[in-house]
Amino acid sequence: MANSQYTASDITLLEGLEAVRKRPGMYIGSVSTKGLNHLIFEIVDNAVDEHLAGFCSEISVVLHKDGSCTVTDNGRGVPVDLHEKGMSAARLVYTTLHAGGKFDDSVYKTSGGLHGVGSSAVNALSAYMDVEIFRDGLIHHDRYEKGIPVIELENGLLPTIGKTRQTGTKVRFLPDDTIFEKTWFRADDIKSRMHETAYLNPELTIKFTDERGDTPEKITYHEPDGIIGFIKELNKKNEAYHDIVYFSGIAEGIEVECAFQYVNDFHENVLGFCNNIYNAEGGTHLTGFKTTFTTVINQYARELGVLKEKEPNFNGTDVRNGMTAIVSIKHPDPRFEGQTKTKLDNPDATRACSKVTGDEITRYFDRNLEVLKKVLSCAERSAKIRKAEEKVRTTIFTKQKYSFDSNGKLANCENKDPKKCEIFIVEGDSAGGSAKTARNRNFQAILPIRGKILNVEKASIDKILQNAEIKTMINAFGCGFSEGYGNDFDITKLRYDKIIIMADADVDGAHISTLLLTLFYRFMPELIYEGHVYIAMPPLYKAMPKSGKEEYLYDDYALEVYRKNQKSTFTLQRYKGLGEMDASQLWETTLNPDTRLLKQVEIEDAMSASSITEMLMGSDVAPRRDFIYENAKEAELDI
Ligand code: 28F
Repeated sequence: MANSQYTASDITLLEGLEAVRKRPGMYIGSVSTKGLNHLIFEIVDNAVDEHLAGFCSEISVVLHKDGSCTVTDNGRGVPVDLHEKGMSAARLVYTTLHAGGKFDDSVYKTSGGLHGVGSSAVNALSAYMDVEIFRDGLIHHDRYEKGIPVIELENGLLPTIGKTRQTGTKVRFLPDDTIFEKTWFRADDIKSRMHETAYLNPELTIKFTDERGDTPEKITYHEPDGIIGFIKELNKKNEAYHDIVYFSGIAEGIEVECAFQYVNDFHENVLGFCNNIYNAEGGTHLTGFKTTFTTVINQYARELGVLKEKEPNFNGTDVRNGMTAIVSIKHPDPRFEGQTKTKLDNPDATRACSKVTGDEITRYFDRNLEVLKKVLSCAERSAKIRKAEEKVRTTIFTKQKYSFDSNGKLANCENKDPKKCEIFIVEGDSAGGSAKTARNRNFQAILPIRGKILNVEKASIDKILQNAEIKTMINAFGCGFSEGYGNDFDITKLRYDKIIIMADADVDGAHISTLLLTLFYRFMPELIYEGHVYIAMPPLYKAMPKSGKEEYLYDDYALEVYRKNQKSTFTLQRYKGLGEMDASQLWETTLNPDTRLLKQVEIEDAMSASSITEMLMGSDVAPRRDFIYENAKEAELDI
């Protein structure tokens, strides 16, 4: 602290910072790259709030070579006048720990998936945070190190360092490398989030600059078409059946806007946003939209004779097959639940979305019979295929249910408590063999699969279900699967707490991992949402020094560090495949929960998830390989 004696508010400040720095995961989710990126999103969210309040039209985000980030907006500038606590309001904004760091609720607080912890938490987790506020013709300056103010206030006010005609707020911060394992921002995630934010705020311009390469990368995100542009982007690779439909309205004090378009792709892609934040696990707004949309379509189907009197209704999945939709709401006090706190839980959002959807799509379809007919024909075709699938599925599964155990491929574990068990999907019979020997058979099951399973991105469901490997896997997990035509998935029946993909760190291994990820993402996405899917990270090297014990190195970064710190000479063994390790090494390095490394598979956000799947299963291999190696490098401890 700047002055020697501590006042009561200093103590509160120090205790608050201590809380954040001791348990950063509580405030930003994790200290992985995802948590690191969240620091930027939190600061940007505050600038977006200023846009939502109607005072900011442009936000700039710069990634600097030294690893710091600067976010600037042209809003009003954080207030600097004396607050009743006898110090500048701005100092309070950056040091007071509570949701959002905003005292008034006049502006929608964008509560990110982690409830908008505000700039103060970012401040506490930064080696330094430098703030410049352009307001009242002056540049007001404040600076913090690990959240501690290092500037003397003058009569409670911030010092001014210059004159200006602009208004706005500029924050530069450097993540604290004693908190974050890796402090290198992942530009792609920042860019996709900025692009998403631009779509959701058509009047906003976001300028992104990455200065870390040899030449700076500059991108301007400005999407005046808003979510209509977003739908266009999501559907750019498919053939559309009609023009994009857009509607909006207000109900129960909640602003609702929505756009949708049907394409020739057997996928449902309905994305929910609340206060500009993507809700990966959906929530009540989507429930309201989906149920009402299905009800209205069934009404029209009966009116137009598409459904005969005694025929059952279309179900939600029939109606939404081929639909890409965005439901974006602004809610004054959002509540979230679910594993990653991204599932909207407000019941009023269900009513509001239901009301606006019901009114607006009736108004639209009454005036656009052609589009309505297209939507009805999509629903009709889906229902037909669903019924055909049900026939196929029951035959396959009935037969399969009894023949599964004769399959014998699965070396199951003895323990039957799913919370304690884990299953390794191991590429190749040789590795599968040594894994069966190496494992702890009490709680570790091994399911060896051959190198290449079916490319599930394009294959139809009945083809997929005839693939022995996939059938065995689905049966082993025990929770079924959900494809367009019927949600037979039930996560409560999952037999394992962890599903660990164990493949070689080569292109084939990467290929099998992407195929499995796509299978899970398409047919059992909840496995990923609920955090059950992991990628085993076997060591890449074993270093054997002349003197001292051998050491396993898990990536090139670890090898670099080892080279720097190793005094004596050492020989290095590069592992090409799991099969090269004997059972005890495999146990020690990859199976033993106390010593192994696992990468937990997360769905970052709708765009990257679907484009990742698309990119993974697209025609050119290069981006697929880069993606896997890039993600493999982000290995996290098995927390
Ligand atoms: C680089 C990140 O954080 N921009 C912000 C404002 C503007 C106001 C504000 C922020 C009042 C006291 C709660 C100004 N004038 N960009 C940002 N711009 N916070 S954060 O007010 C904070 C509330 O604390 C602002 C009048 N009302 C609000």
